[in-house]
Amino acid sequence: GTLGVAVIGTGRMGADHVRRIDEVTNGARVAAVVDIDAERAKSIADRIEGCSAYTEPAAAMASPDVDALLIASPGPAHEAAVLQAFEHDLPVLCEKPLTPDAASALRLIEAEQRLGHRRVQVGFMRRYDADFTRLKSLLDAKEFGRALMLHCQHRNASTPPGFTSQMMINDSVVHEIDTTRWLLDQEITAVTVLRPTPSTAAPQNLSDPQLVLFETSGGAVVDVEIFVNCGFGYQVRCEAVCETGSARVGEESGLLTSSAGRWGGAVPQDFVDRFADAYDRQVQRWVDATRRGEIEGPSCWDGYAAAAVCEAGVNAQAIGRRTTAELIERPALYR
Ligand code: ISE
Repeated sequence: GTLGVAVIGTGRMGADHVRRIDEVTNGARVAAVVDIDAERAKSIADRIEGCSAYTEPAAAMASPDVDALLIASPGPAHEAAVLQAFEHDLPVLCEKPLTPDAASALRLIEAEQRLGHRRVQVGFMRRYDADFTRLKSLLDAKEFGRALMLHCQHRNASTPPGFTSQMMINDSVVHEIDTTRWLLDQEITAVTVLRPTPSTAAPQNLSDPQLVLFETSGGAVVDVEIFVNCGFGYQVRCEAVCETGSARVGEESGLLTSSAGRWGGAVPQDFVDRFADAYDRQVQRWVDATRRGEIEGPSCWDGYAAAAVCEAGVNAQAIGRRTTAELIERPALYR
């Protein structure tokens, strides 16, 4: 039957997922919304037939209408919600980051192993983006030989209040960490962070932009420009330089106009817009797999590996030196 989904957290991403499940996704409905802000939860629930509002994730999980969870609360709230989901043995799509540090991600890996089967997909949506998927196929097929380097750019128009340098790693570069691990099928073994003189447009105390370097287990090198107050829009690009060719994604490819002696196009303003198709596909695939009783996509292991590399990245950023990333051995459940 139709999958009853509880959406936990109704901020920017959560509200967008509620709209998506309500209007776009097949085979699922929003059965519940949860937010610490009761008013906000209720105003969203009131717009959807048969949708209940709660302030506690546990209350939604106890409802017989709820078959699965989409967790879109802030990162620090994920661990408790996922552990509760395991108690109810409910399938989860958890927004990135899985958790904000390696120790908490490790606790989830251990709890999922005790459960004995995978229950969590982590919301690394770029794996569902049409262009990134093509790049992945090209690299898997070794069309241009082995990948030697990735050059990545990740730009946001601006940051919300309270956005910190550490969040540039934990919330933003975490995407390139997952993209690198996924595209290259390798682990990241060391991180270095360089910080140019900040842009005058950067909020106080935010060292923006930064250049983040990864070294990988297969000897590849990856550079990431992270610039979260570039002012002009949202850009995510990645070029893979291989032995006999290169391949790039994220170039502006939409509508190009020529007029008044100039040519150009539009830059999307944020991720909800730029990755709309990827989010749609990610949620649809999660719903389809869940209804078949399966779980696929990035796992708690991927969430843990990303968290461990983030931790190394935040350290490298603080001390201004190369920092190695250590992972536990990959448990059988995630092989
Ligand atoms: C945000 O949380 C995201 O996930 C976006 O994709 C990223 O571009 C942004 O920098 C993050 O804050």
